[in-house]
Parts: sequence; structure tokens; C-alpha cells
Amino acid sequence: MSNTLTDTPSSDQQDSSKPVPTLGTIDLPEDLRRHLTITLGHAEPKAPANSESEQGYLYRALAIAVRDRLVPTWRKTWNRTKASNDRMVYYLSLEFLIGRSLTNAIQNLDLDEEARKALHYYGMELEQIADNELDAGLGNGGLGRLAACFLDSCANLQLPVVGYGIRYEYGMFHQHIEDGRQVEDPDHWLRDGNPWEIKRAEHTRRIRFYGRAETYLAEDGTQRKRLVETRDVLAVPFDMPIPGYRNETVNTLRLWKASTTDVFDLAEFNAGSYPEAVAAKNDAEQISMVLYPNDASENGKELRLKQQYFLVSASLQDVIERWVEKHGDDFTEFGLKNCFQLNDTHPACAVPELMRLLMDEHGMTWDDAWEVTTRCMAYTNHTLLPEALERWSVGLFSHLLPRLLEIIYEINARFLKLVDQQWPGDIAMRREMSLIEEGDNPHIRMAYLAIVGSFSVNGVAGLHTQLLESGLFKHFSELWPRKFNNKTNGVTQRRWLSHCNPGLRNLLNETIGDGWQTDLSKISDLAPHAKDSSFQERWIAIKAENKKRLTELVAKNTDVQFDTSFLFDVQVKRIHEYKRQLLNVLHVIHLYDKIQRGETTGMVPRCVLIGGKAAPGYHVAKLIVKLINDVASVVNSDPKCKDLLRVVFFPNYRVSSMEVICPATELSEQISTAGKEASGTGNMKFMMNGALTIGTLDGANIEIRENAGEENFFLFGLDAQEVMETKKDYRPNEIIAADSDIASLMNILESGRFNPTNPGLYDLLTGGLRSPHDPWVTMADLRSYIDAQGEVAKAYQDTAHWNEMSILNTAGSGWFSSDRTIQQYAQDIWDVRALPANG
Ligand code: B1N
Repeated sequence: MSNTLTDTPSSDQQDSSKPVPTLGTIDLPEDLRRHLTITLGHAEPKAPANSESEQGYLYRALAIAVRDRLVPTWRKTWNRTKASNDRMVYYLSLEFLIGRSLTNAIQNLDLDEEARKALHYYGMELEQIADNELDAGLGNGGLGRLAACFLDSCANLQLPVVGYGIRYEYGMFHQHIEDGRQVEDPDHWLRDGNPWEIKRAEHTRRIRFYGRAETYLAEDGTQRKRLVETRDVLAVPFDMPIPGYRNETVNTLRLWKASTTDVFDLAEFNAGSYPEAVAAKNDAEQISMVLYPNDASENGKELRLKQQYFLVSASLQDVIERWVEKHGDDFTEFGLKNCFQLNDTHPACAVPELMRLLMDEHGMTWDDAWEVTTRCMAYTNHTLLPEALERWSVGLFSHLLPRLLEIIYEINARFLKLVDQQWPGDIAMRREMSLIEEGDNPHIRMAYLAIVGSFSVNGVAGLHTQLLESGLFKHFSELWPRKFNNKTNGVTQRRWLSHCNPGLRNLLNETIGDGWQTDLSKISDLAPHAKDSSFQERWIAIKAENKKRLTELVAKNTDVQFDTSFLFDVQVKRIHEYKRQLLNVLHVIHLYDKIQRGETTGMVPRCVLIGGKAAPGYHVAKLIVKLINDVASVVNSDPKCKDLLRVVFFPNYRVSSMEVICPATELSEQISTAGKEASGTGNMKFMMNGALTIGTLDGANIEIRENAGEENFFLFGLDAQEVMETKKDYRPNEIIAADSDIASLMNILESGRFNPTNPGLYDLLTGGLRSPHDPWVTMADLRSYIDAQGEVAKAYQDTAHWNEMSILNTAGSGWFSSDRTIQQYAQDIWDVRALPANG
């Protein structure tokens, strides 16, 4: 059943001068009971509501009751934004990895106490009921979660920002492990309805695919282009509320669902082709059916391009309709009053699509339309990995989006003239910078299209932006140096500290006040307490409690029992070669090897937890998952390891598991090959929660180290420059042969200790490690990594010092709030200000 409200009048159709109705004085316990027994038609459960289905009902009833309390503010915020003449920002993203909404809304509305009271009546704790919410997993990893943190910060800062995305029917797949291997199950997260969304059918848009562009004489006597013989799909918006933190602000995330143009093809229908007519409906709905599960790699499928254009066209039409309502066909100020932030190149079709809408549908000239477009588009790059850079085949584009291709060609022609002015006669430069990669099968370079069409291009951490400017986009930054800027990522401390670590939240509130919840720079006030032994005692107790909670979660999801007295050493993120989960495994094998040899002096008992999903088609990543599981079973069943080492692969890692994992972590593994991880954001969550980082000089690790203090960070490995140098003459076999520890651990791995019944299974991995062409130069960093892990063990034995370092990490994490990041976007890129509720 669905809890979706389908027929509520949307706020913007109402007279905004009328007061928005509120819930008055109905209290939450009473409201919960009403929704349970009337809205959901359920019998009142007897306490305790133990069964899964009763808890499900309680979750839904509570969610609706909380949602009701958001709606009046939501409408007020929307009316306020519409009435204002300020610039608006639209965050366009193919991914929003929201996770759970109930506890977030309860926290932000300050309803915690009331909600607990309401649930106690049924013998339930809030945490138990909150656990019934399925994650909204509409994203792969960092990029999607960043979008969700950004929306939270925009609402907290009361900025007029709307998120636009796709309402995937199936989000990120569920992962389970069978015989050590990843198996994927579909994530039908909307199965029981989604109490957080409101359908806005009246704002449905028509999206036109295929067909051809023809020229015609418009009424005003000008020649114009129009699309004919298109195959159309409808985009129906569903709005999700994004509540600010106790600030009378609720922003909007608008997600589009694809639907058929309501009328069936009547001719086909009457000719008896009913099934074909219904099939066409299915075809249309495919577009928003499933999230592509590839993180940091492109796949070139037609359906993916359809998704991208679908999102972009629906969102631009939405914004333009509201503009026309207010300003008619006068678009002179459109670029001044609107800004579209492109979350990577996935929505880069926005550049030619806005051109098309302005010229073909609103009669603007090329020059005027280009002026407007390049005033309102801004592009964020999230990766340097060549396999993730989007290129669309010209053939596919001309078939699916013929008019957009014409526009892209024209943009390119004009751009190449500029290149020729800058580098006269330099044919090679033209070829290099062209938006079209020539060849037998020419492709459109989406990043170049995004750069040319935007007024701002930003990277997501200091090093990443430097590498963009000096490498990937060098010539573009020579041409337009002022377009390029850095915005180091951040995460919201409200979910990633306050909500997920209540023990630490309370200690912080008591020690430094609660101002850090909306201004994380205040967290530096913690530093003076770092050495204080009674403060440290409380710090340790909180960590111990969190470790216990994680131990229970691990026991529930695996057959491994963690020991809370061990060091909790964690690496959770997508499984990818560049992130080097293999390096972590090699260290585990090294510890195992030392235990076998009885060389255990100075060894600190560890629980190593690794979690993350592999893209279903990424064979090597899936093999790494299998290896982690195989190593874990050998280690965990070896009596010699019992008091020193536990290893677990945590299945189905997702937002809600990170909420338990990061508060319990003591050592955060951030071990990518330098120059490959654009930023990382998990690294920031761990730091906030007092974990120490073992890491390379990559992405935001560099800034984490600066802010925590060098002495409170375990650095190892080559830097980005050295990686490039090393690759020129890389001989991993010599490294292995020359280092007895490494030779020994490789021997164990290659002897089949972890795959006795499946000889040769890991040859692909070991062969990669030994290859002079290994792009991740794992062997070059292994010695340094093992030594740094030795330093970690040594440091962990000095509890007082470890905790001082831990406290200083939390105290240094103020810079990594997404509030800071968003303030920088608002100031340097968007040029928008807060719209205060009472302003
Ligand atoms: O974006 C995050 C960064 O913190 C990470 O370092 C970076 O790897 C991540 C294609 C991507 N870059 N590119 C993607 C995701 C999905 C897809 O289909 C690429 N994800 C990142 C936030 O800045």
C-alpha cells in the first residue's frame, strides 16, 4: 500500500497571503495512534509491538505524523522562496543517497522526546522503530551522499536551493555473500510506499526523444527549429522534504518518475494490439526504473543517456515554467536569477538543452541564449579517472537527441574559433580541445561540453583541483583561469556526528555547548580538553559503547564475533582497485603470517572490518570481495589468531550501516593510490567521530592531516608526483624479492592458503600486483604501509596518548562540515544569500 498523498493542492497554486494551516496542539502520541488506527487502518498493537509487521506499521504511522509536522513549514518555505526576487540554485544530480529520513526529521524538528514518549506506549524504543525504514539508496557512493549532505546544509543555512533528481523505482542493489562471493538482489525500496514523498502530478512535464529537427517559419517571421515525430515520455514530480535544523525551513528535493503519455496509441489499441500498447507504457517507465550501479566508471548505455536527458529536460522546463509565470518571455535576467549546479557531467546535457529551450521554444537568438546559459551553469568535477570520464557516441546522440547534437556541433564550432584565436594555427590543440573526439566512432566529450558551457568549474579537494588545472583540463584553465576553483567536500555533522553518535553529542554539548551543531568551527574548543584525564575517561567510555553497538551489528549480519577490547580497524567504501582494499588485505595476511611464526611481540589485537559493494560487472572488484571473505574465514577459524586478529567482510554496506560503523571506528583506512581519490568523504565522517587516519597524501586526506596535526595522522606511501615518477620504471617483483616480510606474505597468498579447493583463483590479483604496469602501484607502498601500521600498534598501546590524538582529530574536524563547503559555493559560485524564516 502507498502512503503517498496524491491529491493535495500544491502550495504554489494557493494564495500565498493566506496563512498556511498548522497542526495546532495535537500532540504526537495522539497523532501516532490516529495514523495507526485510522490512516493505516491497523488495530492498536499491544505492547511490546514485537512482530516485524507491527513495527512496520508503527514506523509508517510515526513517519506520517512527523511528515505532517513538516508540511506547513515546507509550504511556507516554498512560498517564501517563490515570493523572493533573489537568485535560486538548482542542484542537478543523477544521485541522491539520502538514507533514512525519520530520525533526521525528528532531530531537526526537535521531536525526540515526544516521539520516544509516543512509542513507549507500545513498549518500543525509537531506535527499534527507526530501524524499519529502508534506506533511500538513490546513489552509488560518495558523489550521491555528497548531494544529500549538501541539501541538508542548504536547508540548515536557509539557502534557496532545490535538488532535482530521479525517483528510481530500484535504488542501489542489496549485496549478500554466498560462498564468499557478492550476490546482488534488487532494492525495491518503494515496496511499502514512501511516506516522505508528495506527488505533484500537476507539474508533469513532457520529454521528447528521437524524431528529427525541422526548420519552419515562426509567427514572428523568424526561422526556427522544432522537433517532429518524437517519441514522448512524461516526467511526474515527487517532492521530498529536506528539513533544516530547528530553523523553520524545509527545502525541496524534486524527483522525477517516468510515465507514459497517458493515452495509449488508439489506433494500435483498437486494432487489438492491447499488449503492444501496454508494452509501450512499460518502455517509458523503464527510464526511472533503476539506478546504474557503477561508481566512478561510465558505461555508455542508451538507457543511461535517456535518464540523463530526462532529468535535465524535466528540471529545466520546471524552472522555465515558473520563470514565465512571473516574467513572461523576457529571459534577459534569467541567468542572473538562476543557477544550475551540475553534479559531475551526468547532467551536462543541461547546456545544450537550455539553449534549445531558449531558442526553439522561446525565440531567443543564439548569442542571447548563450549569454544566459553560460551565466547560469556551473560544473563540479568529481574524478580524474579516465574510465569515469563520460563520452557519448555521436551516433547514439544523433538518434536519441538529434536537436541537441546540432546545438553541440554549433557550440563546438564557435569554441574552436576561440581556440584558434588563442593558439593560432595549432591544429593539434584544436583536436585535443574539441568537444568531439574524432575517429571511426566519434564521441562527445561531456566534461569539455560542461566546461565550455559553465561559468564555474570546481574540483572537490585541494589536490584534486590542482591536478585538474595542471593535467586533465590544463588547456581549458589556461584559456579561462578564473573559471576554475576548489571547493573541498564536507559532510553534515547533524547526521554524521549528532545523530549517529549520541554519546559524543551529549559530551560535546556539555563541554563546549551545542553551537557546533550549526557551526562546526566551534568544535575546536574541544582541543584544550585533549589531555584532561577525566575527560578522556568519558571519551573512552563513549567509544566503548559504540564499539559494543557495532559488535552487535556485526554479529547480527555475519558469523563473526568482534572483541571490543581490540583495535577497530575499518575500511568501508565502494570496492575499487584504486581504493586498494588489496593493500589492506596484504597487511592482514602479513599479520596472519607473523602470528603463524609466533612473532607477536608488540602486536595489538585488531578487528579488521572491510565493507563495500562492487559494481556487478566489475570482475576484479568482485574477486577482491571473495579474497577478503576467504582470508577472513581462514583467520577467524585459526585458534592461533583468536586473541590477536578478527577479520570480517561487512555485507550490504550502506548509509544506515555507516551510522553505526563510523562512531565505533578507531582506525580509518584511507589508502588509495595518491592522485586517484578526488576527495573522499568517509574519511571526514571517521575523523569527526574521533578515529585516527592511516592514509596516503590523496584527496582530502591532505587537508585532514593539516587540520588534525601531522603528529595525529599515520601517513605512508608515495605522493601523487612520486607515483607518476615510480610508474616510469616500476618493478614490483624486485620489491617483493628484496623484502622478506612481503615475499613471505605473497608466498602464502600464492600458495593457495585461502583457496585450497580452487587453485589459481587469485592469479588475476597476484598477477596484477606483480605487473610492472599495475596502475595502482600497490607494491610500491606496501612496506611503508606495514611500517605505518606498526606505528599505529605502538601508539594504540599508550591509551592516554591515543585518546589525546583521537580528541584532537574530532577537534580539528570543523573544516569538514558541508555547511562550510556550501557557504563557499553560495559565496563564490552561486552568489546567493539566506532567506531567513522571519526576515
Ligand atoms: O565523488 C566523491 C569523492 O569524494 C570521491 O573521491 C569520488 O570518487 C566520487 C560516475 C561517479 N567521482 N565520480 C563518481 C559516481 C557515479 C558514476 O556513475 C562517477 N563518484 C565520485 C564526492 O565528490
